[in-house]
Amino acid sequence: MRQCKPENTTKIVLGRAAKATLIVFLLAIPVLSATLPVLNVSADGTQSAYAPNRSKSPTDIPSAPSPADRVVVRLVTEEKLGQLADGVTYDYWTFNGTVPGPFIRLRLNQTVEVHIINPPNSTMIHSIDSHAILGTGGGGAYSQTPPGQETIFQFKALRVGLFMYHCATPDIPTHIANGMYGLILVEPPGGLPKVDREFYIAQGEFYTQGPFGQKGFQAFSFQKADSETPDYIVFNGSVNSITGNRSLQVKVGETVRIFFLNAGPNLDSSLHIIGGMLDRVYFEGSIASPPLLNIQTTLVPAGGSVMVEFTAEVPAKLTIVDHSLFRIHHGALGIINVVGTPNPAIISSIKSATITGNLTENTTATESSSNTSGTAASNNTVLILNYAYVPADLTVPVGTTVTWINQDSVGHTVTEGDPNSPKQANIRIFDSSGEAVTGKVALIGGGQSWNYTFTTPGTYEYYCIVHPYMIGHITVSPTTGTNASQGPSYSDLTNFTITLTGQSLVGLGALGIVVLVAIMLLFSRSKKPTD
Ligand SMILES: [Cu+2]
Repeated sequence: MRQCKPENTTKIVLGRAAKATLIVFLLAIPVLSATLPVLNVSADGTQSAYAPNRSKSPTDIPSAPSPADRVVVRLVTEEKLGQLADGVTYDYWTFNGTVPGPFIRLRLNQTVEVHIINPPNSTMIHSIDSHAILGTGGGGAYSQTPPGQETIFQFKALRVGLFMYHCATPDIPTHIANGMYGLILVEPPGGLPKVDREFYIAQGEFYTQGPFGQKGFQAFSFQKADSETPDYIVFNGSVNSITGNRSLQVKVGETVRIFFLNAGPNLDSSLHIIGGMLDRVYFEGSIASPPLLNIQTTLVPAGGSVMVEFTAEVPAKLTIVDHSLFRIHHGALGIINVVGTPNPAIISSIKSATITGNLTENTTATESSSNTSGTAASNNTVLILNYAYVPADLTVPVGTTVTWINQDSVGHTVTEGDPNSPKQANIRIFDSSGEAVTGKVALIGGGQSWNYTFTTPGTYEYYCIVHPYMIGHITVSPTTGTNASQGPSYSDLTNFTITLTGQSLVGLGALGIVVLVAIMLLFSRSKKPTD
């Protein structure tokens, strides 16, 4: 009896301990798994397409108008299934199979012969109305084309400007809402001034039976279109048509021109480029007028256009939006990647650290970091945030271990080299992907970190293999630096705090839990044989 009691008591204690350890262990599983390396097969989180993409490439623009007096434009009115968003398909109505239709580039006083060709398998009559065309219906009266037929008419381009064209078959707004629109540029006799890059972007709404993002085929909703409540507000016909590997590529110092159409059919657009400046705005597509200078946001009415020009000043990820900003949740977002040599005089990071302790310490920290001229000499952490390295440029003393912490939800790499002429994996100075060893690209998953110790002075460029517009530089100075010789500075301590509260703390916590479980199991086993 005397022996039984302690045995029973021990059993109860063990039972509680086992339950507690089990619960703790179950809770620890997501923490543990979060610290494991993650290999994302689809780095952008995109799923496989269910239908071909119908988005017009923004770079698909004729470089100059034909010098001929008479030009022929052939437009095939194709009704085609396409991908509106990730996993969402839609029956587009198009000119030449894309949204927007082709960019038609003309010169003043040219005579244009327009062919509207409606394939036999079409379900609708189609046609064209262009705001560049003077005459009944902007050509609509001359171009109504039933399935299986072709109509031809001609017009003379009498006004310089940037003009919309769209289908003009009743119900006209329905034809526009299904993707039948594009731009006609009528250049002055001398042509437009040369720029380095030209892009063609059309904003348009789509009205679907299901809400934004609902998977599967989505039919057109006349009711939503009629009440002007779009599910999708997108550039070039689909969500993500100008992001990821479809982003616009520009180099620092290049001049950029964007031909922008707001096809509507219902909403006005407040065109804005986050991180950029609209240096010259040819308001409402009036390229015959002098431009407005240094504009932040320009209003583009439904059925209107604008031509904007700017010079890319620094490497940056510029974001094209309609500044009615909730529309980014409906797809209205595009990316311009500006690559090139950073210019700290224009923009650079001075300090990026967690504020801890009291104000006096913080003031000291501010003073001690103020003489680093934005190069954050004592900082050894780079955040990967919003598809960018923050700071993009970091200077460290030789011997420093730099840690990259990925705060995005998708995976990235830290790969030495120039993305425009990438090195083979086996000669990269550093590469988080491990491609040289495994032949595969492993990503630093969301919440993960990676580090590298720099032992040779120099400037190192690096990028993300799956998002090559992400570019950073590490400059390694030859001296060990004053901070290193004086021991850790305040900002070193701050960085230590950041690191500890990030990955290390999670790892340490998980390790502690494992040790705790092991001790408890050992304890339970050592008790049992005594009975
Ligand atoms: Cu039509």
